[in-house]
Amino acid sequence: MHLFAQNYVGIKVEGNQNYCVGSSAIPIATNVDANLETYNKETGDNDLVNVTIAIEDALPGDFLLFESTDKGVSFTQDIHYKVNDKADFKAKFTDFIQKIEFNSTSTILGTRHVKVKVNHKNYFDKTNHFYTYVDNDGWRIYWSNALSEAESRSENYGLLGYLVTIGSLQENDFVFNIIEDPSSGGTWIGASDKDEEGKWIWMSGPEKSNVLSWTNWAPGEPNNQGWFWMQEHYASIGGDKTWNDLPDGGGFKRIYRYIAEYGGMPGDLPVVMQSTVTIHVLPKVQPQGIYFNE
Ligand SMILES: [Ca+2]
Ligand SMILES: [Ca+2]
Repeated sequence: MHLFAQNYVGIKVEGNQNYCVGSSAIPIATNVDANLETYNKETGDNDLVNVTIAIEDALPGDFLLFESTDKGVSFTQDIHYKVNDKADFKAKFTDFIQKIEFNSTSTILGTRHVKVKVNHKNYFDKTNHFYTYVDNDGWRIYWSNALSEAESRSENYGLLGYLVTIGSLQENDFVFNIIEDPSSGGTWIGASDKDEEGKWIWMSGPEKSNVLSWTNWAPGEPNNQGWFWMQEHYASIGGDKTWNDLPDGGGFKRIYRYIAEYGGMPGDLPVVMQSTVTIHVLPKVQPQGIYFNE
């Protein structure tokens, strides 16, 4: 039996089994492990986690069962128990996965792959990173304080936090969607041109010191509006998903919040939020004890 080491963040499901045509359902997994929790220490809430299970290369007749109920080739189930620590989550997740079975009425032999994928409110699968929305309890926060505060955070499983870096339209949409009441004002992101006017770089995270590879400035921005100590060198995302440069304190547009991002820093544990198990559909087993002469 293979034992998983606790040296990653996420879930692992193993299985590499034979299923014989015409036989009864078999569990998809032979080993399950999880190193995740849904309890958010910042908010005290249990974050919603759900799991999507899909036969990626299903043939007609293939289907999954959960607690002996036909779920078709793909289904999503919430894992939203009151889970307060990693041990709880591991137990619930293991119990859930062990109740999932593969069955088929197909007679087509070959290999099927079943993907198990965890969807976490703060997790974005395109970057494989976590994101946390931080509201400074209604108090103005300076960009430079958001930068250092984000880097001191570690609520997402010990991954190192940083002020969010945005590299694509998809990441921009994900970040925007976790902002509460986005139309109420701006939210700090990790870009600045404070060292060289007009040269916008990421100031935090794995892309630190890199010139922005993708931007979403609002029309006419960045405009470095303002005067000497109020010059605009710090980026924010606004209520229409576009960016604006503002002074460190936000100027007249007081800013109360930022997004911290986690993942991809040197020394971070790898993030593994999906696993694929294999099922080999084999010919029907001949009754034991009967021998055929050629
Ligand atoms: Ca990023
Ligand atoms: Ca501006």
